[in-house]
Amino acid sequence: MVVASPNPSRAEKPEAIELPVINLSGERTEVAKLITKACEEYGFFKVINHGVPEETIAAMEEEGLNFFMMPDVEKQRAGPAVPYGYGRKNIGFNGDIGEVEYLLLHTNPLSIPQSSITISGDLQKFCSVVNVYVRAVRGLACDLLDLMAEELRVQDQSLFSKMIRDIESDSLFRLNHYPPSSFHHCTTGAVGFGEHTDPQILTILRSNDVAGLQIRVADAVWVPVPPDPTAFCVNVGDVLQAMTNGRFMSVRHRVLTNINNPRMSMAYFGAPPLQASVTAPPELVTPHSPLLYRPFTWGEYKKASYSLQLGDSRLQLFRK
Ligand code: GA4
Repeated sequence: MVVASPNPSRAEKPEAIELPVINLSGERTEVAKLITKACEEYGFFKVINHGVPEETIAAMEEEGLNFFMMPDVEKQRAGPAVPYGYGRKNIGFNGDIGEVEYLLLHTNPLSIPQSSITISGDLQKFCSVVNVYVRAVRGLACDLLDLMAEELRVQDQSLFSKMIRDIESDSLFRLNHYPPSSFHHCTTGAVGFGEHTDPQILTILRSNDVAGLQIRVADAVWVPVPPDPTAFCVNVGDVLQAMTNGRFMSVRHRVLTNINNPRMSMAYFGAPPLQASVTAPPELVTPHSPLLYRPFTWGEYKKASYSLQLGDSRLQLFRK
């Protein structure tokens, strides 16, 4: 819930948002209802009792931190981030910049730059930790997508999940490290990752205990989402907005750097195969809610995304 500030001078600085917290060990139909409601109202929610083992998360966090702690020259060996690898400050291909360094990997098959032999000291261990983590969060994403399809009464209940289960799924895994902004002589947080929506189907995000994520609420205010190391934060991507014929919202978000502490986040972006066709199933198209977006392939959408800037509205281009 957004708590409106009674003090107008603080109007620009709304209190933090409490995203819906969904306990996945609850009763299935109830859980499916809550998830669907959260996707319609917020586009974001948190999950607890998610079944991803703590040791899988801890191992991935440790590998991530070790990677970012390596000397620059070693990290640079895993770069450039085009198409996959280590990147710093540059985001995408059109001049977007943020106070962030990152490792961007394809998950099918796992693409670790060959040149990065020194990743975290032991490339094989790094790969195996990433593989175990990605398999676990992909499983979580599929479970959530099946619950959504069930509640939306979509006939093919694996319609969404089968896209990211596909061996040719174009899913990505990203480790982000946001150095503290005091480092850059700022008094407020700098923009770590500028505002955008995620283009894919579903994002499963995990961060350390350092704040920075903000979401755009009611297309008007930026609201901080406090970090929660007990949960995964899940958000709807553009493709799921299109496939639910606009019922679910792919919401703008951004990350500001923290003044004192480094933030590290790990994001799994579940995506369809490049040639997969993206359109809403007939069950979600009615005379009252006619088809909102023309059918497109994920490849087409991805190409459009990369030809635009981070903050541009991509889905608009596909409106009917
Ligand atoms: C946002 C979500 C993911 O981090 C990402 C980003 C990608 C990139 O960093 O290369 C994009 C951005 C993201 C959206 C629009 C395009 C593509 C940068 C950019 C300007 C990996 C993704 O898939 O889309």
